[in-house]
Amino acid sequence: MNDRRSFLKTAAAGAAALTVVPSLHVIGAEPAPSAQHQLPPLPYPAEALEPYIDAQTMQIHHDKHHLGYVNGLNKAEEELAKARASGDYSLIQHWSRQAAFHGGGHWLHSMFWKVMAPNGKGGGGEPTGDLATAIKNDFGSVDAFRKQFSAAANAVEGSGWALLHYRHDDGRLIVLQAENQQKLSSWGSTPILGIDVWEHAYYLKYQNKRGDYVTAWWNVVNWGQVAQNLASMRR
Ligand code: MN3
Repeated sequence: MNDRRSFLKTAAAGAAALTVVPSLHVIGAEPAPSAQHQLPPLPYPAEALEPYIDAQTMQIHHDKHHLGYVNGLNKAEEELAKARASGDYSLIQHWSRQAAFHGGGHWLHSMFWKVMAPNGKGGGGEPTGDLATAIKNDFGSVDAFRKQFSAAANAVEGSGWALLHYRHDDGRLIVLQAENQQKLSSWGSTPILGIDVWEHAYYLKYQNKRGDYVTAWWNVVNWGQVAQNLASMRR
């Protein structure tokens, strides 16, 4: 496991522009997925979101927790490839669950870093343009949306997320919770904004006061990125 982590770190450092790393497995030896997932870099320095989110929390959250999801997803996909090759599906339930948990974690964190930005430098303020129009149409007002989203975040039981989804069927925006990284989702919609309310996202600075973290977090929401996410859904 340590070898694997150091490999991934080295690969990430040496090939930051690549989105995938070709598998190192020898063809014909062990069946392996064609590509491995990689930890994306933070799009700003770890201290950039202070005072709302502290640097140490960002470092541990990105460098340790998110990396763990990347490694866990790669491991699950390797094990599923082995099962296909051997025909031994005795652990299919375990590895399917691992793929969903770590895959959900990798996807949500990759989005999470991007939908935040330093306050006053892309973070905070109000949504504009088509995004603001969509929020007003589907929630009544931006303020009503904020209240529902914050309430959803504050009420997540245990570890999870509040998520603003784009629903592909009818083009509406909806707010859902997620427990852990993957539970409570509905089908056919994609998150375009989310807040991580696992304790690892806020406990160093806010301790048990999740509501204070949620209130502060609005100061670093990157509405421009959320607008881009919405536009990409509509294409
Ligand atoms: Mn997290």
